[in-house]
Amino acid sequence: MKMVLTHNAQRSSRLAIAAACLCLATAFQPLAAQTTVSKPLSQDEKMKWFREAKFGLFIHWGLYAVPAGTWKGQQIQGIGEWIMNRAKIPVKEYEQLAGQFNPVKFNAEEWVQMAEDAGMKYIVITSKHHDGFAMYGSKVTKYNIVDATPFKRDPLKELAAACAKHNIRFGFYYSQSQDWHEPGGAGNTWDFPSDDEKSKSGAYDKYLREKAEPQVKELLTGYGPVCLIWFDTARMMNVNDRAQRFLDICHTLQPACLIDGRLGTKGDYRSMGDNAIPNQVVNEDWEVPATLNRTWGYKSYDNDWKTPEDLTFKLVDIVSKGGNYLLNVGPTAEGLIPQPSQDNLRAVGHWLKVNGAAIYGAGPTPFGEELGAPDPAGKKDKKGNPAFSAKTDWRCTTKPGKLYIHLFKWPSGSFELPATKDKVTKAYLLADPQKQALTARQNGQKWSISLPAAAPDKTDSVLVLETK
Ligand code: FHN
Repeated sequence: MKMVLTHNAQRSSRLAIAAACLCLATAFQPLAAQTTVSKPLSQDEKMKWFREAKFGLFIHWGLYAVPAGTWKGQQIQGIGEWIMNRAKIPVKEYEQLAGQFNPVKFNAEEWVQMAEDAGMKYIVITSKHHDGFAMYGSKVTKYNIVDATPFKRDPLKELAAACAKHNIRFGFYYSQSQDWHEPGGAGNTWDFPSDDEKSKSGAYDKYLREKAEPQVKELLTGYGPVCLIWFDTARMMNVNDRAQRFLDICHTLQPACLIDGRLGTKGDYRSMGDNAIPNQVVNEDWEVPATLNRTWGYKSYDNDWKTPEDLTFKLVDIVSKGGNYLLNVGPTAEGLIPQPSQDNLRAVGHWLKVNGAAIYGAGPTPFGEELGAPDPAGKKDKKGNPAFSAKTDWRCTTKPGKLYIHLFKWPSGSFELPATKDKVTKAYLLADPQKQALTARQNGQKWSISLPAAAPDKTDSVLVLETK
């Protein structure tokens, strides 16, 4: 199976622009209405949905779901989608997985329904991961799910349609730099020369111009409004205009499409490290990509699932520091999202059904002392940074005129709010449909709110303080 290039960059760019105009004007009415604009969007307008959404579903799905962490009888260490690299599988052997990939149980409606049940507002799926295999019907290369597998369907088309139906935003992960399938792509040094040589010889730019850039154009023209493109591992992108070329493509074809923080040039928001939640409030737009177990792509024997309580805490913790949580599932080669992933996400959704007002569109805490503090003895963490000793009793998210106090540990008798210039005008529990007023006593700049004996939620009970 050889890569077949059918478009040259210029022609595809003209086609893409024409197609994009058509798509933006016609597809997916509710979202398109927000994407089709006559004047350029301001940065605040662009970021509006992202700031409101707070919680998204990441999906790592590709050929690596077939070996599912095991190659030639050996369990391969590390994250599942890296199996080709970790086991140094030659391109010719890895390509054979395409013939075995037939996810007949895939059902876009069920996946999107699960995201909706979990309270997630956007979906980002791997259109091409580092292994180079396109999970959509690409015309740029035959190495794609429609042309190279018995499945022959384009699951990303089906997901785009299901998302539009459910009013969930849809975005793509695209590995722009690493492509272990192509002689010029970064990362594969077991079949091909070093990345440095690829860059010097021009092979890397040839790969960018003849595969990565045209594929990004396809994604931005064939799937309706794309809420964001999630580029990843910006190796060698900061040379000449490489990253800028991707930026230009995105800005030209879908000006409203956000760019994550891993393209290699400034995107629309900051991407934190994998599973890396900052200790303190970060006053810019940001997102944490995170796993439910220890892998992104499916591994049959990774059962180290985070509990719903932990996931709920992490969601609240992130929102209270100003960020978004992009939480990953790794579907199987049959096309199923592992049941524990579904169950744990739905449990978070159950909590959000009652407490969503304290998450969607909410801003960070005005306090900070509840988050914890650097270790007083000056201890260092594994990376040599000052160790942080996190507190987990409560968190605070905010909206104009409202403080949402998330109580992970139910205090006995009353909650003591740290000093604030705000005046508390009303206090009640978010889970209480009657919004029955709780007594709030002022002592200088401090407030004490009387609580009932039992917590309304065993994970996180939200106390609402209306303020002036
Ligand atoms: O190498 C990838 C990895 O496979 C996965 O896609 C994560 C998700 O954030 N990003 C890279 C490592 O940071």
